[in-house]
Amino acid sequence: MDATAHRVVPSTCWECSAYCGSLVTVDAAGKAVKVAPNPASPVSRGAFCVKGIRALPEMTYQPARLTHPLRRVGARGSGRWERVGWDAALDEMAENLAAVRARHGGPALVGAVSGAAFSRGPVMALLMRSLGSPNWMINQDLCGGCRAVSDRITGTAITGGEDVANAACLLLVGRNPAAADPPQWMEMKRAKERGCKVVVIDPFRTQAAELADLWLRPRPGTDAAIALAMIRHLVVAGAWDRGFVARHCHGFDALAERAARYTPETAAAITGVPASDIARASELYAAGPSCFVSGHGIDAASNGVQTFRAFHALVAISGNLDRVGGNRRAKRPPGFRTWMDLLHDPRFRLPEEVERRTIGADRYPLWAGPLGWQTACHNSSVLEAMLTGEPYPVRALYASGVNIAVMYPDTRRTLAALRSLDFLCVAAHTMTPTAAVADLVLPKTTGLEEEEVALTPKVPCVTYTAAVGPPQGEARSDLDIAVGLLDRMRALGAVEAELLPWRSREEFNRFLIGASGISMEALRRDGFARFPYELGDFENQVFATPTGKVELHSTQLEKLGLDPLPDYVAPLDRQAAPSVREAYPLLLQTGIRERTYHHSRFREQAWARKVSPDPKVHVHPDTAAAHGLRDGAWVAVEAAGGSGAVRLRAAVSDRTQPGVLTTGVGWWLPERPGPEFGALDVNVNAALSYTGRMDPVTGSVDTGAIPCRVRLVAEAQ
Ligand SMILES: Nc1nc2c(c(=O)[nH]1)N[C@H]1C(S)=C(S)[C@@H](COP(=O)(O)OP(=O)(O)OC[C@H]3O[C@@H](n4cnc5c(=O)[nH]c(N)nc54)[C@H](O)[C@@H]3O)O[C@H]1N2
Ligand SMILES: Nc1nc2c(c(=O)[nH]1)N[C@H]1C(S)=C(S)[C@@H](COP(=O)(O)OP(=O)(O)OC[C@H]3O[C@@H](n4cnc5c(=O)[nH]c(N)nc54)[C@H](O)[C@@H]3O)O[C@H]1N2
Ligand code: SF4
Ligand SMILES: [Mo]
Repeated sequence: MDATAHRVVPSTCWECSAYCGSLVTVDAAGKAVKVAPNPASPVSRGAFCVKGIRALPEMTYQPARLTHPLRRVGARGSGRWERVGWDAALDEMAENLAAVRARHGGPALVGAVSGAAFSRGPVMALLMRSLGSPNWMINQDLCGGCRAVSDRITGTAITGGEDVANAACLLLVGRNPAAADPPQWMEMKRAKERGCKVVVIDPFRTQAAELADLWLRPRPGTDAAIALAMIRHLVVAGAWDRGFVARHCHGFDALAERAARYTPETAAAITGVPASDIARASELYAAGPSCFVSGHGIDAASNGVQTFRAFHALVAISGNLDRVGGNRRAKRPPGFRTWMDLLHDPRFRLPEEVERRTIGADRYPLWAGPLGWQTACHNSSVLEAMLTGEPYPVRALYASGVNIAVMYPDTRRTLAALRSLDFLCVAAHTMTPTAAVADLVLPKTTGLEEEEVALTPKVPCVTYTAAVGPPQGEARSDLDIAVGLLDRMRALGAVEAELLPWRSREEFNRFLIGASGISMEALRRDGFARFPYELGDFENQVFATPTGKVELHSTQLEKLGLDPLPDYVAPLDRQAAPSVREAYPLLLQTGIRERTYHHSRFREQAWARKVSPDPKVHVHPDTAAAHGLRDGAWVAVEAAGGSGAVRLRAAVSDRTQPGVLTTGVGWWLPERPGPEFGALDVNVNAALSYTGRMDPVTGSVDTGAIPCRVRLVAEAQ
């Protein structure tokens, strides 16, 4: 190939939500031959990772890539498919969805995506609404949902707005940036070098814990007690921001009274962290400006919202909200529309009485349905509806960009629910365990083949992902699939309302940019666009809560009969019956991120499997000795309330605490026989329950701090 024919295209990696700026070298045929970091990107400032450099191109150009629609010809899950054209595929999809709709009504159709962090979220939601269904699933109950809902109802609106670069103290809670967010990790190391204090709260010895000035190692699930003790410290020391609290906070006195219960000694007894360390952390944070950096480690838990409420209250009363070196509130160029805006825009809504039927809106109204954060469903209840027909039948699912069978807890139940459907269509890049039980599989474009415009709160910046070349085979974008499907549904008289008005990605992206003054041309040229914003304009940019203030005392929780004040809620293990604790004496933590994988992605890539060949479970040497486990042994792990044992490989070290097993998530083995491809064997979600104790606000189940037990399966070879 003539080297002069190569172009370099500025883009943004979308393999995770770090939004790193990239420079993609493209050959004359439109194939990406190199992906490199873009040092000019204000979001990543030259940071990048192997998933963007290697995994994305390999995923795009691999031989196992799905490049044509496939229709099932054998029994479900038999692995027998025939290739069909897009017309036939979309006809079949439309006919099946229309039949379910005619028989059971619009809400019997459900969509599923990862979340609203990528445009496929709102595209799916608006597609479903157009068909008369308010039901779409996002997996944020398992991800950042507790944080987001706490942030929303408290009114802080700071998710993603960490000003690490200017902080004097970083408070990292349940966050492992070295693996999960390379740009943030680089920023943290820079901060540390210039003398910023780093306080880490994490039961696991992460690289951040090793770098920290102070590492607090709580028992899993107990963090709220530390946050409340830190609030108490501010109150006792008179170190709260009096002006901000007086003008902009609702319920300070009640919060102070609640926090008074949490002396460092009380918190120490709950968490196992020495009282002197809690006091020291409080002092460091109080000195400020301090930036709270939170992660998944305290989310996706049945006490997640209360834990986040405690930390969000801490941020607010300490005066670190929307301040240099603190936590920035969400910023946007005026006129720009975010995906969240689309979900809540009255122009794209179903009548309220229909949206109130969203599955889960009755139990979790601040999560699901018209008043909910993303208006999506409560996933576990959707699976229940598939299996039982309650509260009403759900008979067809269109899943795109989510590997439900691997990533939702209780793999057996998920697979049974999927198999029970009248129709299942999955859009994917490769044949995943979710796609393998579908009736129809559609080939999806990747982040090298589709244009995307996104607002990232991290730096305040609009980022741009380029379609660097034509899609492989016949792969299509979510929007193109939705448009083709809607045309057919319309012809069948099965469209309820025209709520997805864009015909192309270009139209959609231009609608998002709106009248913001940011031009598509500039985005295409640079790969990003910055915009001016103001910090701390509290009089004009009001807090989006019923009182118009930061609600330390939440009027919305009070209205629902829930505790309006942040509190420590004991994790599952401490509430379990003695017999359960006896049978399951250890604690299981899931979801530790690995640099090579993004959840269930890239398991087919040889280089990644070479770096990380097996699902690891970290076991403390004392635990290992007590159970006769040696490093490298295969062990079976069972969780209380779960539906089976899974096999993991023991990594014996003191990175984890005695009595705690720490593992990752997302394992399946594409080389194994389908349709499960090992998802019932090495996938930790096959050991978990999706019907246990749930957060009363988000309906999240615990993905950590779960009582469990372990036994040896095979010695290390
Ligand atoms: N390489 C890679 N990067 C990713 C992903 C990936 O799969 N691979 N996934 C992306 C996604 S979708 C997400 S949501 C993020 C998640 O990334 P992070 O937000 O960093 O979350 P985790 O890596 O799940 O966990 C962070 C830490 O929480 C700790 N933790 C567990 N339980 C507790 C607890 O009870 N209290 C405290 N204080 N800490 C606890 C764990 O020990 C771990 O060190 O990563 C994103 N980045
Ligand atoms: N037990 C336990 N369960 C967990 C977690 C945990 O820590 N513990 N973590 C939870 C978290 S934080 C999350 S975010 C979820 C993740 O759950 P998922 O979102 O399901 O995870 P992935 O494996 O990243 O992505 C699923 C599929 O999306 C496809 N895909 C990738 N990019 C695109 C795209 O651009 N468009 C489309 N249409 N498809 C694409 C991939 O090929 C892949 O097959 O899992 C959750 N589940
Ligand atoms: S951290 Fe890696 S996967 Fe995530 S956006 Fe950056 S390059 Fe992509
Ligand atoms: Mo996530």
